Amino acid sequence: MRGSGKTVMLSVLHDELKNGVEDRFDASIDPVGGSSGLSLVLKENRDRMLQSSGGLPGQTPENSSSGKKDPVVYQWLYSRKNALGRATEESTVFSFYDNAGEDFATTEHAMSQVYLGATSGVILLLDPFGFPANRARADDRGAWLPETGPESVLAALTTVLRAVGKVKRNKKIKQPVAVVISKIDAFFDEIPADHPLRQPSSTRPVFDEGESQTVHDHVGSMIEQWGGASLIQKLDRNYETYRLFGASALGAEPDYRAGRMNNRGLLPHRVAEPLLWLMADRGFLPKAGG
Ligand SMILES: Nc1nc2c(ncn2[C@@H]2O[C@H](COP(=O)(O)OP(=O)(O)OP(=O)(O)O)[C@@H](O)[C@H]2O)c(=O)[nH]1
Ligand SMILES: [Mg+2]
Repeated sequence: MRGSGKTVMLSVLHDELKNGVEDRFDASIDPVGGSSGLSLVLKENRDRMLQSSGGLPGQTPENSSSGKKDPVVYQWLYSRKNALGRATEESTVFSFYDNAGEDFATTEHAMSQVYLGATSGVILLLDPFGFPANRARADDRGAWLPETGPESVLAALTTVLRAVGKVKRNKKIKQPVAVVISKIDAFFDEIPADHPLRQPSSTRPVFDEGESQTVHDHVGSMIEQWGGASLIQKLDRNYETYRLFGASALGAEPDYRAGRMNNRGLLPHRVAEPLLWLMADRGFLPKAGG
């Protein structure tokens, strides 16, 4: 989805992994191949955002017809106690593609995103300003108005996952999908201050399933109020497992027109949660509650 916040999100995620998640889960998480390719681009974005001018990244160019762009690949190393109580080193790998929004705008385009077939989980970032009820708010603040609504983006993803996974019409897609509403800072006024969605992520070394459900429920009702009930229906109909999240890479509203961050600085909010959910779902992280 054009402008949904993917590049900014991926740019800050690296620091979140290194400065919060590593300690929390006693893991080491590093890009495979070091700082090169997309990983380097993301680092440069982050450095630019941290400068006093606080410049935001520009639009990501659409995939060239010559093939897909390289993802950033992370390896997560952690130790786990085996049945004998001895610690063994284990690892898992995950990757992120920073595709341009247009790559997903239509099914035809999405079909060229062949890498989706190989995934064991997907994080889908949706722009809250794309819901019908939020268009006026976007206009007011000068935020970019997405041409493609969240439903169309989900429809394109669904078509691809069904096709590449050969999922029959009467069956649901098995891959878990984390559906993330980005830019949630712009809607903090619709969330009670003491709600977990307004609070920072937990620092406990477990994925809190109960808290995640509470966030899921609140985000679901916000989406319905924004005129997105059919998005939820689509998710229910097509996916065995999905979870709703709200996150903000910036943590405070930028000057949308000027492409400059808020002068409160970079305040990433709950950006690692979707990844942690996928990791916990695959049994790589312990769960609590729920
Ligand atoms: N309020 C708020 N706005 C954000 C946030 N992240 C991004 N934005 C706004 O959304 C714009 C687009 O963000 P990008 O990260 O470039 O979006 P993208 O999905 O990579 O866009 P394309 O590359 O064009 O597909 C930014 O320039 C900001 O105006 C956030 O956390 N909060
Ligand atoms: Mg981008």
